[in-house]
Amino acid sequence: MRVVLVCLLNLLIGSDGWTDTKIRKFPKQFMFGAASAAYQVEGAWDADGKGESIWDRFVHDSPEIVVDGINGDVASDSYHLWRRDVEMLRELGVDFYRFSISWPRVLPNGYPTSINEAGFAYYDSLIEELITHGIHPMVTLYHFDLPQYLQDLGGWTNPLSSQWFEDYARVVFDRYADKVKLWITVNQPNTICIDGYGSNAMAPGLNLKSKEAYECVKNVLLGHAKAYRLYEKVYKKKHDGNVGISLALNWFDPFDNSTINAEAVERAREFEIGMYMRPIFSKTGDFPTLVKTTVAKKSQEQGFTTSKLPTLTPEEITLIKGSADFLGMNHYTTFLVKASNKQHMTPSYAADLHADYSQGAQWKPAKSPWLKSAPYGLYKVCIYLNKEYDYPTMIITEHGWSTAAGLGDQSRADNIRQYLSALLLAMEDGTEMRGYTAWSLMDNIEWTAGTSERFGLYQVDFDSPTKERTARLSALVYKNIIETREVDPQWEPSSLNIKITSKNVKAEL
Ligand code: PNW
Repeated sequence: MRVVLVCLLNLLIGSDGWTDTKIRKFPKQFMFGAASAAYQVEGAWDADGKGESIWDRFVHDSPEIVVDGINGDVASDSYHLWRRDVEMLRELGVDFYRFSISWPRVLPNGYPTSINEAGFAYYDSLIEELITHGIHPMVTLYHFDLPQYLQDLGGWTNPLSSQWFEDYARVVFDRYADKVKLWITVNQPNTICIDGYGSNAMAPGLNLKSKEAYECVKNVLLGHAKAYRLYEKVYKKKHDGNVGISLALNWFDPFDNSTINAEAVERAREFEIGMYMRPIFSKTGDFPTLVKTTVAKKSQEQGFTTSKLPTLTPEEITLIKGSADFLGMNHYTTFLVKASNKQHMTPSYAADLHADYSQGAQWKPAKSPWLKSAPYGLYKVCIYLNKEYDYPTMIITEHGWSTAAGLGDQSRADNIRQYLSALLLAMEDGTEMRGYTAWSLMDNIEWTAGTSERFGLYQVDFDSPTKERTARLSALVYKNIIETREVDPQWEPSSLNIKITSKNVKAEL
């Protein structure tokens, strides 16, 4: 009798206890893509008239900062291997390729007064090759590599920086508006500003603890908005493209249900998400009230006469508010938040935020120390954004997983499947998600982690002069998801051979 009951139960709920057997499909118009960024893949750091970027300067001045000593000087050599890169995208069967343009490659000193035709020729070829093969280019204008010339003028802390960015954007829009219909202005302002100016984790690595990181946030948001308004005014009617911004949108849950940690998670959400979301995507615009009051209070305690957080004028609020056709979501992981027990002696972003992060002890770890798998967090951040920001139109512009070198990346294949399953549930519950981008198409320079953390669907052999690329297991799993438009946790490829298969459905943008 017991055996029969157990069998019956297994039949009903499956032996793993999973009751939900509904097959969910990605809608026909849903787009799949893969991503990279200029500094991380291109190499050719000083070729053909390219100007120096803040990342070139950062790693050349302090080589010890890169874990394994492999920097972006050569990287994955995509500057020369773009034909093979597009071939890989065709093997995967993606609808679009997200890549970034290196500002100093096309405008060596940052200004449109000197345009480097040879640098543009590289992007001309790449874009042409993509379009020939029916793959939409999704261009990021800024992915962390500011021209060093502009950094010497203060970089993103200079109030003129938003104008520099608009001027750069105009040159690129003029050149590619007829071919590129998907644009990302900037990638992860929090990384640019908090990690680049407020710490030494990312270039320019200035570790400034006064107002600079917040000034940077304001200028990056203004630069984004000016580029958006420019496109809206000059190009939109004729070319009908869409312009968005990519924000780091990880999920933050309270460590436990104490009141003090409920307050801490609220701070984390407003400092890490709201600081960038509210100005652009809320009805009122401006920085979040909680961030304004918290930073003002801390600033006073620390002896500043005014808040470290700059104010946005009514004109600036209006300029920034609504300046996106879609929200680019970069989602990797979830953090559990506690009120900090640290005594922050010097003023800093961390002191203002006053929260400590940890992650679930049971969550599977990736190679990167900050990255653990918690697919439920993707579901929760979607539902949170829907509630706080009234169902924004979104594209996941990055999601990924790091491993050591090796082709048998079962953990990445599982991670993609689990997160895409969570995404399907979020979409079923109303999330307006239009696409998904795997980070990354291939192994690349993971900033100061060098090549010690591999994010690629394709492995890159950094020791070989030809930087040979080979599909990993995850590439085949992703290809199968794109082909079938569903996630089958059981599916396994018969070999690691990957071939170009022609698709019959092409996404309409
Ligand atoms: C992104 N986190 O950065 C960047 O846009 C990419 O250039 C980078 O290679 C990729 O993700 C992997 O790191 C992130 O702590 C850095 O949650 C840190 C986090 C998330 C994204």
